[in-house]
Formats: sequence, structure tokens, C-alpha cells
Amino acid sequence: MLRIRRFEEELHRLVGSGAIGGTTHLCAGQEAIAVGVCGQLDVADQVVSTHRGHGHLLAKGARADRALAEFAGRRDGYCQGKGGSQHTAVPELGHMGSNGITGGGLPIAAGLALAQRLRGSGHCVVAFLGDGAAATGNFHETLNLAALWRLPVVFVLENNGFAMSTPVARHAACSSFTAWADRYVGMVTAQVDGNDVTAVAATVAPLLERARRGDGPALLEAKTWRHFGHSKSDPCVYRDKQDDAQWRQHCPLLVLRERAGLRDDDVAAVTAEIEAEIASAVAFALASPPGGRELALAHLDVPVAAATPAPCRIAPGTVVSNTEALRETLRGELLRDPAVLLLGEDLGAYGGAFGVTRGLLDEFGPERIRETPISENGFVGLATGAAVGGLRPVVELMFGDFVTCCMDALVNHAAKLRYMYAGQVRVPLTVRMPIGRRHGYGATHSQSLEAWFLHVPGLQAVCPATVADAVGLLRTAIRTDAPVLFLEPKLLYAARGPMPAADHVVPLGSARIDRQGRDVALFGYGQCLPLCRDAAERLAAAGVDAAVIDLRSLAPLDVDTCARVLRATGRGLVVHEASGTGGVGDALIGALLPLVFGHLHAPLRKVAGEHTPMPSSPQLEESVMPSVEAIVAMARSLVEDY
Ligand SMILES: Cc1ncc(C[n+]2csc(CCOP(=O)(O)OP(=O)(O)O)c2C)c(N)n1
Repeated sequence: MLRIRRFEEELHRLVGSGAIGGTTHLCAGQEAIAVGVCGQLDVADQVVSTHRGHGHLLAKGARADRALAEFAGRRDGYCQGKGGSQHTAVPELGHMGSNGITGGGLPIAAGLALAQRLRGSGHCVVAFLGDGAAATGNFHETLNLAALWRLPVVFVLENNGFAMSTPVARHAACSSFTAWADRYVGMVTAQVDGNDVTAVAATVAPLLERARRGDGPALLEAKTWRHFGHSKSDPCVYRDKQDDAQWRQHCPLLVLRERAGLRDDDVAAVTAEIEAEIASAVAFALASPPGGRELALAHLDVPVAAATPAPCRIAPGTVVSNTEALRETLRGELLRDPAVLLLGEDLGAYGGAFGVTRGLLDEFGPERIRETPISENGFVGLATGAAVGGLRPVVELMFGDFVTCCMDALVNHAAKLRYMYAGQVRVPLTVRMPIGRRHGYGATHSQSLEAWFLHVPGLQAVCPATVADAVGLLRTAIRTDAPVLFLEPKLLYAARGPMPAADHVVPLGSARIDRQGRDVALFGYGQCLPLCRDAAERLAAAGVDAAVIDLRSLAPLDVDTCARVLRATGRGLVVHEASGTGGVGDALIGALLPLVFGHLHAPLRKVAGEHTPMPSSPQLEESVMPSVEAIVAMARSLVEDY
């Protein structure tokens, strides 16, 4: 505890003097919780930490010098300076990461716990959180999931009385945090004086043992007080001076000294040892060089496993629907790799909203075909943690629109963990999401939101339009050690085509030339591919030779193939259902222009959905969607008017 205290005091000094920049949230005053809990853990028991996590890191065994180097943004830091104070992980010590999103680590911890459980490791996960995090949806979604699935996770709630400046009484409508947690059947709870390290250790030990035994999750509420402000610029005007003075009398170091009857010379010896360690940590950290641009752009690689044949009951060439092809591909991957599991709403007996997973529950059972509550951020966050923990989850969002409910999990966590933690973890996560219109599903069940994901480094997005691509891209997505959004065009579920071979895979970032043509290139994907094909037929009848390119990989886009085609045609247009404003069309045209400008005979154009929510009436819907007629007219204009 003294080591953490001195570390934080020294960091406070360095931040105050400007020697270390960025944001820091110091945990001085709260050391007894970190030490009391982590002292009860093996290396293989994992910890997920918060923005106020330096104590958890040191108590889990981290070196002071490398931790300080990380917070100083130096190369010798645990994450080479890419994570900083809020985002440090040392997986080899079982420290799976601190987290800058309040409550963001909770579903990740549950996912790590699921991985521990399915591995039969007999270990558990501790998820630290502050009192402020207990008001998040993540907290309640995760407690529900953890209790439902009896996950080996212990939530340790560090109640320091404030969420930043807001006191508990004004941010939590509960009599106590344990009262909230007690509502989840299967969760056991306890409260403890978080400034008494021996009490913390004694109270948490049985909760950890219970979790390791497989008897379910627990929540420990530990009351405490932080000595510094929330972060460096906080003068703590909102705290009562008397309260502050009283809590300082009850500081964890004083409590231990009294309880354990420590003698002055014992304390002096420990203090001298720690002072020396901290002094050399400061020297080490400040002498360590910062990284450069090369490091800043590292850890964005997307490792994909080598192609291996997957078991498949459908003979190559057999004509099947996309639904059947997707189901058989999922089945093949489940058979091929025991780490693969499916998660989502109603994907058991019901078979998922569109029937893709029908029958898989019978064959693989509820551990691997895992039906979730309606908890998108919770189960996508949990799947992210499970992926970090060594599983290969395939999540189904019932409708792609519901990605809005799990943007935190996807954008803040799944996309960034590998990068922030400097390549120490991988996130092999696939998220299947049905997209696009379906004649009358209305504004919240018809969207094509894919363009958002082109903008998020760390996310990949693919959208097949044919059976062969559905199979090849799904295999690739599942075998990729990075998050892949697998967009399933709803109108194409019933479309049919020949099943490809058992070893067929389609690489990320590869467009497919669907039809050769000399005069104009039609770039489409998903539900617009059939429109482009029809338009090309009609154009041919009118004497215009149109090429059709199926983009199929949206993040990354295959700009090179598109540019090659355009250099030959000199004319091109992009077709998609999503709004033309800030869509894939804009991204593609923006990327292509510098490459092909000198070859163009006409401006690059778009035929896209109108910039409106989708109206429900099928007739209204049709009126704002791209049509074959509009594609033909635009293509003819490019050929005839320029
Ligand atoms: C989702 C989200 N909202 C707001 C913030 C800004 N913020 C960072 S820490 C914090 C207070 C968190 O309070 P608590 O969970 O009690 O932890 P403590 O700071 O007391 O340790 C806030 C509002 C954030 N990082 N994430």
C-alpha cells in the first residue's frame, strides 16, 4: 500500500510540474482495496480495471518503472506509451486492462470470465468499478448476464462517495449498491470498510473462492475516499473539509499500522526500500525515449489464419440460399474450431430472426449457441472480452440497426484494445448484422449504417451479395484475429447460388469484378448488386457496355481494383441504399479521384438512398431507394453527355 501511495504522490508531483502530461486519476487513499483484493489472486486470475487503476496494476504485480514509463508516454511503458494512465494492460500478469470509459470494462470482464469458465480453468476475474459506474447500462446489463450465466466474476465497487463531483445520493437511486446487485438472482454481495486491508482480503476471499468453484458472481462494495482530486485539474470544492479530515484519519496506511501493531523501525525499513524503488522508477521512466510515427501506426495489423477446409455437408456447386449457406458455414466453423461460439438474441430454438442459426442449438448445445438477453452493449462487450480471453465469438445482432445500442463496445473497446495495449491482446470477434430495407420495416429496422465503420480504425466491415462470397467472407471474418462486422443484406437471404468449395475463402479488402465492361463501371454491394446487374443488362440492350464491381469489402475498400477498372472505363458510379451523404460512395470516390483523375471522361457519381429515415410504407420506401432506372439513367448520362 505504501508503494502505491508513494507512486501516486510522485506521479502527482511529476504531473504538477509538467514532466508528465496527459490525464491521470490518482488512487491515493484507496490502496487497501487494490492490495486486499489482488493479494488474494493468482497470476491466472484476471483483473479488469478502471480509469483510476494504478493501484490495481501495481498490486497485480506490475513494475513501478514500466508503469511510470507508460504514464509518461515512453517506449519502455507496458503499452509503449500508447495506452497511458487510463489504458494500460499487462496480460502476462493477468491485468487485462484499465479503461477510460466509465463502466466500459464490466462486460469485458464478464467475457473473460466466460472464457475462463469454458476453458475450465478454475480461475476467476475481478472487475473493479467506481460508484459512478453503477449507474451505467453496462453495470446492470453485465450483472444480469453474469448472474444468468453464473460467471466466475467478482465485481469490486470502490465507493469513494463521488462520481467526479456528484455525490452518490445524487447519482444512484438505491439504498446501497449491494441492494442493487442483490436484485440479480445468483449474485451474492458484501460490504466492507475499503480502508481496512485485512478486512478487504478476508471479505473478498470467499467471494473469489465461490466464483472459482463455479457457483456464480459476487459484488463487493468497499467504502473509501480518494486523497487527491478526481483528476489533475480538480480542486475538490464539492467535498466537505470535515469529511476529508475524518477520512484522512482513517487512511489505509494508518489503519494497517494500528491493526497490525507495526513498529516504527519496520515502517522505516519498508519506506526506505520503497523510496529507492520509486526514485529509480522515476529516473527510468524519464530516461526512456518516446516512440515515433512508426509506433503510432503499429498494432493496426489484421492477422488472418491460413485457409483450411471446413467440414461442409453441402457439395460444392449445389445451389442453396444465402441463409442455408451461412448456416452451414457457421456449422463448419463451430466444428472446425472449439473456440468458436455464437451469441445473440433468440438464436436457439427460434433460429435467429432470419432463421440463419436454425438447428445449431440441437447440434452444439447452449454453451456454444448462447442465447442472450436484449442487452446489445452487454453481450457485444462480453463477446469482446471473450475474444480477448481466447474464444472466437460470432455475435448476431437481430437487426443491424441495433448496432447503435452497442457502439461503445464496438468502437471504444473491440476496435481499440489491440492498439491501446500495443498488440498484447487480440480481438477475434465477428458481428453479424442484417442490414438494409425489407419493404415495410420502417425507420429503425431498415438502415444501412456501414459507412460509420469505415471511419473507425480497428474495425473491418464486409457485405456479401452472393452465396460464394457469403461463405468465403464469413469464414475469413471468423478466422480473423480482429473485429469484423459481417453485414447481411436482408433482401438477399433467400437469393440462391452455388455453394463454393470447403476451402473457399475471400480475403478482406478484395472487390470482385462481377461483369466486365468497357464504357462505364457500376460499383455496388449487398442489395444493390442485383440492381447493378439488371442495370448492366438494360444498358447492354441500349448499346452501353457496363462493368459491375461488387465491392463486398467496405473496410478496407479495394481501391486498387476499382481504380484499375476506372482507368479502363473512364466513367463510374457507386450505388448504395444508405444515404448518399457521407456514405461508402463518398469514401470510395474520395479515395479514387487522386488515382484516376487523368483517366476520367466524366465525373464520378453516386446513385444512393435519399438522406431521409426509411419510411415504413413500401411505396414510400421505394420512392427514396436507388432503382435500376436511376442507375441506367445516370450511366447513360455519363456516357452520352460527356
Ligand atoms: C461513459 C463515460 N462518461 C463519462 C466519463 C468521464 N468520467 C471519467 S471518470 C468519471 C467519474 C467516474 O466516477 P466513479 O465511477 O465513481 O469512479 P471514480 O472516479 O470515483 O474512481 C467521469 C464522469 C467517462 N470517462 N466515461
